[in-house]
Amino acid sequence: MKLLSQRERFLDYIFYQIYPRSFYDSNGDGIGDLQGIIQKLDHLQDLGVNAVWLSPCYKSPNFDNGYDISNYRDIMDDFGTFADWLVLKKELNRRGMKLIMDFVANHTSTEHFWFQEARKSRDNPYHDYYIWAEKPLNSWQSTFGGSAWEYNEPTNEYYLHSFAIEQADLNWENPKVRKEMQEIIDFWVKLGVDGFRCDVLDHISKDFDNNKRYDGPHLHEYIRELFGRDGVNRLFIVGECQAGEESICALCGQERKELTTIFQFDHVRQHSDDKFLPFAFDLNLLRDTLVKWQYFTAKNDLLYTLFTDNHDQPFLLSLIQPPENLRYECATMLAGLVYLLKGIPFIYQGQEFGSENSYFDDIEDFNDIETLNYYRANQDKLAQKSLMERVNFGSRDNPRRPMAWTAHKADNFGFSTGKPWLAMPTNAEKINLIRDKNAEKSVFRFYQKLLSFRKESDAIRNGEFCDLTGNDGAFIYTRKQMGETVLVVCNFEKAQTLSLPIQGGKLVLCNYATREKDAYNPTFAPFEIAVYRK
Ligand code: TEU
Ligand code: CA
Repeated sequence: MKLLSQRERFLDYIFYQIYPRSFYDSNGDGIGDLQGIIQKLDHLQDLGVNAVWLSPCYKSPNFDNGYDISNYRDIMDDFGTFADWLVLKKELNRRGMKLIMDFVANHTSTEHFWFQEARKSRDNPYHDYYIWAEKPLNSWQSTFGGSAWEYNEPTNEYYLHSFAIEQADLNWENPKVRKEMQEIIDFWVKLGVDGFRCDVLDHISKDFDNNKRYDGPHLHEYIRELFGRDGVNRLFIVGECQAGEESICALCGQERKELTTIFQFDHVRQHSDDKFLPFAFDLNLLRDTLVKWQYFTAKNDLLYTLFTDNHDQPFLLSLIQPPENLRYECATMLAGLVYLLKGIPFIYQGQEFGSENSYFDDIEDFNDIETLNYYRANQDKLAQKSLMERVNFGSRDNPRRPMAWTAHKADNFGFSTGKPWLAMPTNAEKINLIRDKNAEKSVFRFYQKLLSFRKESDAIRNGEFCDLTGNDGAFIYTRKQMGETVLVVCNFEKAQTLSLPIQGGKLVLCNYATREKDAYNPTFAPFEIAVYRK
């Protein structure tokens, strides 16, 4: 049997991102938990994924829903116990599924022991675990609004928080901090995790002299120190970084012993500086950006991540806003378009059955700190209706609404027997897993076919990408490996005639039943995808 290289092994991974708070509640307290994940692993197996990215499940006061960690080595009370985590890990192993944990390196919760000590006095041994100044060093703003510097009375100084006030930035220039973070990585590696998703990893090195909040002069040194070590550098390490062409090579080059790959957001973040400002998503721009990165990562022998959604983005399907009668077609065309490219797929909970954004009139139905801060900052500037339109459009609560497993409103659509921690999606009666699976046109069943095709096609996993798009409103590409050629034809919103650049392939996947009877019809319907292999 051919021994797969580490990279070929990584290209076999198909990840499912779980936001534990909203996945499934097993004990009726209205909050998703680890036992709930265990009870739903058959769903993941049924879908065809073989790896899980678990958003933070560590002890946290939840100002930023777990991305504010108060103990990196124990499980958040809401989610259950450490014993539950061990059972989850065992159950994943039994299914041959990999597990990567979310590693939040840039900041801790202000309730972390280190910060509780650090804030007491300037000569406390933990004081230099964080970034302090007599007065704000600069005009940096928190990503969640307001100054990034917060006053601390006991030491009469300010500390830096790139995100929430309750998320204090760690001082990575302090070797003790770097040692602590290495020990946290080693703790989870010893428990058998297969890798990490590293939260805002590029922020761990800052450059105050040049006013740079991330990508500072020591970034690569810190990353190599953390992940270049034996026993760690064989793991799957994906960094969340705002990296351009140059820094991606420096971060992910095979010889660099830094990261396996990164999450790059160019293709999905078409919004202006104000992410809450509604805009029309441009599928041609999505295509052009993906084409650019397919060629760039191929040329530089880099691994790429394939995703449309996560816990921070409104659902892409809702940004595209297909007509109601074309929801299935748009969701499936989008899935085929993205997940047949070269890279490692990441599927976010709910997208596998066409989940979409919600609409609430009352700000009380929102929880996300970024959303609530935006609401408060604009309450006196914008009319309530227009402000709520923006909040609904851009809120991170959209993908965080508890998952709708069934069509029964009475039991919170199968998420919990208790009151859900966050209001269920407003469209849950119409968009839920059971209803989709029983529908004649099922997004879930399309994902099943798509992932199973991906697994059996060497051209899709490892093959060369070539863009053959001849006109806007479509995306046509091939994937080639040895004697196998796969042609992917995606049409966007307008029906049109597309000339197939390759004839004679066998139709292996499509989202219009009519295509099965007339495989080579050059007229493509709205949001139609057809995949051929020869
Ligand atoms: O997100 C960092 C990040 O880039 C996002 O804050 C993004 O800028 C914002 O969500 C867009 O609206 C990571 C985590 O994914 C996010 O959930 C955390 O809130 C954040 O870091 C702080 O840990
Ligand atoms: Ca629970």
